[in-house]
Amino acid sequence: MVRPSIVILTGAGISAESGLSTFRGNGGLWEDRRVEEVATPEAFAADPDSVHRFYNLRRAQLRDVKPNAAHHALAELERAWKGPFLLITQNVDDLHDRAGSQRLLHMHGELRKARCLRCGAIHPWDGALDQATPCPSCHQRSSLRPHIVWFGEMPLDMERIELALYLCDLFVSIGTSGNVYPAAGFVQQVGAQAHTLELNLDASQTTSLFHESRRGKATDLVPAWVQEISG
Ligand code: BV8
Repeated sequence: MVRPSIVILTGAGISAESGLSTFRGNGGLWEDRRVEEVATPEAFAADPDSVHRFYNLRRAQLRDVKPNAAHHALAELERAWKGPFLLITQNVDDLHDRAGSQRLLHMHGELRKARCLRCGAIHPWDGALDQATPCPSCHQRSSLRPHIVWFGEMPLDMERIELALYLCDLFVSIGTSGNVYPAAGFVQQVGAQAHTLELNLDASQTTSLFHESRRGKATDLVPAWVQEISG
């Protein structure tokens, strides 16, 4: 028997109970500026140190948080699932990675990586990033940026994502408000065979597009759903 194919999308809500604030929870503000204005190539070009500071703070915060029961439940499901499985996250934190998820795509990039604008090299990066730090590969200064997809930039691995969405039998969206595209449009890109399920604390912008939507905290809903589907 061929096991159904599962595609899961997560957003900031799955990391909320680990202590990482969501985007729109605190009004989506940082230093009284809208995140959408800080997380852009224009903001980085205009004031790179300010944008580096935004990401240095969030990268440092990763040392104080750990995966929660929802992250662990998804990693367990991946290990046990016999069919095709893909976890797509909008999150730039490393909590899914630390929970053990393998078939994982960070479509908006990763806090713990830096990219060189000159040579394109992508480096693991745990400390602070600034304009003075030379690229470890080409040694160019003022060429490193966070390996993050900013607003107005193309998310990563979109072709692989779109194929997985088209082929999947089950699409589950967890902890996202459905504000940010193209991720918010994924529920409309699945094939006719797919069942769609939303697990979220509040109604999202796209709740009405799902066959089924459950309200609650990720650490309650996700382990219960994994238990249900693994049976
Ligand atoms: C692109 C990295 C095209 C940065 C991020 C109109 C005007 C202007 C622009 C646009 C527009 N329409 C579409 C766009 C494009 C834009 C966009 O969607 N803007 C929005 C604001 C309208 N999108 C883009 O720019 C994207 N690129 O379109 O490119 C293109 C085409 C050709 C060529 C080039 C380009 C790129 C978007 C990526 C931006 N980068 N992240 C960083 O992290 O600093 S997005 C950012 O928002 C994060 O990744 C975050 O994950 C993501 C989405 O937010 P959510 O995850 O949903 O978080 P949120 O706080 O909103 O919601 C949390 C939810 O969790 C809530 O619903 C809450 O109820 C729930 N929750 C809370 N606690 C819990 C919980 N659920 C369960 N349990 C809990 N305990």
